[in-house]
Amino acid sequence: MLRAYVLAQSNSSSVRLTLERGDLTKWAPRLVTANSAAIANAANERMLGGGGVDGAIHRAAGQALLEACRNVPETRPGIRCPTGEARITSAGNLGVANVIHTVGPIYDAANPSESKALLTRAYANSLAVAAENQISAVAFPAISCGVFGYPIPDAAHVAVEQAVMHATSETTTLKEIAFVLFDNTCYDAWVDAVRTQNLES
Ligand code: AR6
Repeated sequence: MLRAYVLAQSNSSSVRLTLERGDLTKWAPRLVTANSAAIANAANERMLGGGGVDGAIHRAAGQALLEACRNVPETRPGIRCPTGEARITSAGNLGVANVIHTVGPIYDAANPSESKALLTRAYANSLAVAAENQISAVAFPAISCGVFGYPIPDAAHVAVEQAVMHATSETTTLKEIAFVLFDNTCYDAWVDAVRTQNLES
């Protein structure tokens, strides 16, 4: 199940958005070589691994990723990546060059606008870090949609909106933005979110 869409870009080249079901740790870019590609990790603020997709990425990447994470400076004791921010490391044994670690919000039903602002920042900062590092393709999981409990349709909307916004900015170096969704619920929500953006497939 792969769906591909064209995102318009202001400097006349285009960025491809893909939606696919699968395991992010096995993802490879289709338009560019893997040595200019990254995957995004739904990490936690400590950035030393965890459960869910974070655990899967660390298992697949091996000890080298953990070492790279340990070398990321702490912004305060124990915290390497505050919620909403993003950090880049090498990728150990993964088939891509880099991992962009970001931390989405733990969904707060009492304050959904704050949660939305933080999820927006997590995607926007991950895409900005990709561009700053001349990355050509990046693949995302459904950030905050697992143990962090973000409502999936709302998260899909934020994710697709940020991909479109970044793709239409002057600063992008990306040719390909992928979402690799682990289950049908997320996949279907992302398909719906793309529909609302009226993208050309
Ligand atoms: N490939 C793609 N997506 C996956 C994979 C995979 N291999 N495995 C799980 N998912 P979660 P969060 C999906 O819980 O909600 C960690 O412990 C999963 O089905 O991984 O941002 C961190 O250390 C769900 O749709 O991330 C943090 O403490 C999505 O990835 C915390 O979880 C995100 O689920 C972050 O929570």
